Amino acid sequence: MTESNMKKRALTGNQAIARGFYEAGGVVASSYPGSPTVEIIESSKAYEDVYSEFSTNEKVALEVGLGASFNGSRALVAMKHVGINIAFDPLMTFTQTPIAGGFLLVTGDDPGLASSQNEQDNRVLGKFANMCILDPSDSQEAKNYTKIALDISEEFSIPMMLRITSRLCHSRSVVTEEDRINKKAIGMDVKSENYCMIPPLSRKAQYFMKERLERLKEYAYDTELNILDLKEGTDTLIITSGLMYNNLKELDPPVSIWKLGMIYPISTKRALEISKKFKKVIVLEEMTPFIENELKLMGIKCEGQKYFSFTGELDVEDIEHGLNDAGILKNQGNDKKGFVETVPRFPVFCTGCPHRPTFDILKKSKVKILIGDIGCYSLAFLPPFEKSNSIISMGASIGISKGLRKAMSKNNSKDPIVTVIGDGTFFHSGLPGFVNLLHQKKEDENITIIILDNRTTAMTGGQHNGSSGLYNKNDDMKIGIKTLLDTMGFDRVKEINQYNYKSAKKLFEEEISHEGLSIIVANGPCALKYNMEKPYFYVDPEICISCRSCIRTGCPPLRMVKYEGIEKLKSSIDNDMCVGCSVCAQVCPVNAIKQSEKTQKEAEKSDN
Ligand SMILES: Cc1ncc(C[n+]2csc(CCOP(=O)(O)OP(=O)(O)O)c2C)c(N)n1
Ligand code: SF4
Ligand code: SF4
Ligand code: SF4
Repeated sequence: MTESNMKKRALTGNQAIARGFYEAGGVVASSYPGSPTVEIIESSKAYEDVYSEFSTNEKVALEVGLGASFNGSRALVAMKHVGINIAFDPLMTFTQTPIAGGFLLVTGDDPGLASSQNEQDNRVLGKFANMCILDPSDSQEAKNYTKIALDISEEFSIPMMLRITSRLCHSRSVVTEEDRINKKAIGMDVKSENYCMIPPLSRKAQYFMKERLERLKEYAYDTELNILDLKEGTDTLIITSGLMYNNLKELDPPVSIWKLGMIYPISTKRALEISKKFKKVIVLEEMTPFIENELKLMGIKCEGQKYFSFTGELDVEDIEHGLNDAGILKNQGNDKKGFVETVPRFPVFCTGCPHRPTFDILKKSKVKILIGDIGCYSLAFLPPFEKSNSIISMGASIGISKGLRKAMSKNNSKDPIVTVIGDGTFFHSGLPGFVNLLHQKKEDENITIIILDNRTTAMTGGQHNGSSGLYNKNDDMKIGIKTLLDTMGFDRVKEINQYNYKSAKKLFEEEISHEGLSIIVANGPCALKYNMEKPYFYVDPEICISCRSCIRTGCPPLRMVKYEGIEKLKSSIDNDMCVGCSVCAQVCPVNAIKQSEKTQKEAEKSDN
């Protein structure tokens, strides 16, 4: 490598992984959007030699990667931690097969649940799936480990897991870029039975996996991925990995450190050799005591979880506290430094969001049971709407509604159930639930499903999905949800633009009171993704009766203000923010909210 083809850049962990895959001669990168790994595929788009896609869901993304690997081409599949649950079925079988093209599964774990419905530790799943797991501590390592992982995958015929956490995904550090290596794919070996996992081949595969793990343990003995940092005059060893290593280094404690880059499998021989030199062994890791338990299984006396929280991120101060409790640091870190108190604020729908009219109508309706799902519309659980009784996992709302309905019917309850699901979630994993609804359907079982078809997967940043092409001409996915459901045999599917508040309200009421299954496709597009910009609205304070009906929609430009010469507070709209969706005007009982003739931008232009 010459200096001229090496370039230093500050990259996020996600960008570094995309870069590493490119440099490693990677060919197919697939994913399903979800924080914190979205940016890996978005960054991969910059590399023409790499085919990249956001697939319909994580299982499909994984299968796309498997196909590429079967061809002998290098494949990367990235997903948020819960995505692995969706992809686990093909993964658990693929992991029994030999590998042709290097295969890397990137899991973005989310300690602290910054943007997730749970806090699962996928190191546990990686071990369960018989994978080898690497844990980088900064962007340079994220890039290097991506490349090394693909090499190990091919050498040991094993699917690899790169386990990263939200903070590493999104924080930047300097990375040295190198050239791409070119790897020629051998093509799919059609004579081989390797990928036909039925007995007796799958039985044989159990021995193959066991032997593979043994060989990897030998590799782990002296791999350069694990670094022993010895300090003179200490009888304490801290074993750690990933981001925790850098946090620990900031404290510079009087201990030796064994930093693991390869966290599974760990060489028993090496771990015993190292740990026996120390009186005290402490394991520093976020979430579950994964490494700690591995060491305990080897018979190594160590402690870890008892000093650090089992949940959330561990920052430098948290580690300082833990090491204080362990007697390693003296009288430090009793208080969280630099802690600034902030006013808690709930997240709300964006200005002009198409979900707002739907939930305003539902809040005012008599519906008692609302089964929610995962997407921007999950925010309806929070003020001002507080209208959701269940949010479990993507697509779960449909099966839950059916089970709930059947159970309520056995209890002779006829209370209507309303269910909401977004278009992204519909295509991701909602569809099988819809097929199941057609089975043993009874005419008097009232469920109203509202599909919030905003033509994008909005919550994760507006990626495309099956129906995006209906609104965006450049997209090749143009599946009409209503046509699909009609064709499947649903006999009561209606469509509405929910920005037409009065018509939507009437339709919702009709369908909710209908005894039986009805489906409404509410097709207002996402205001943020599709850049809604219509002439803004304003309030005539002389007409406003201060009823706050508009304010209760929670649209950010609306507030109550004091107008000169008027005693009572009246509503007002910040016209810099208003995108002209008209919902507030439609809920005003006295027509006090009017539309201007121009958008704010046009108004500013003509003023100049
Ligand atoms: C299994 C899984 N994969 C990915 C995610 C990340 N995620 C959260 S919401 C969401 C998109 C929902 O899209 P949609 O249903 O269309 O609702 P919108 O956000 O557009 O309102 C995704 C992909 C997740 N929570 N679970
Ligand atoms: S991103 Fe789109 S769907 Fe999500 S809250 Fe904003 S406008 Fe609504
Ligand atoms: S018209 Fe009203 S509800 Fe719509 S964006 Fe403007 S302020 Fe918000
Ligand atoms: S809904 Fe109409 S009357 Fe009520 S506060 Fe808003 S502008 Fe005033």
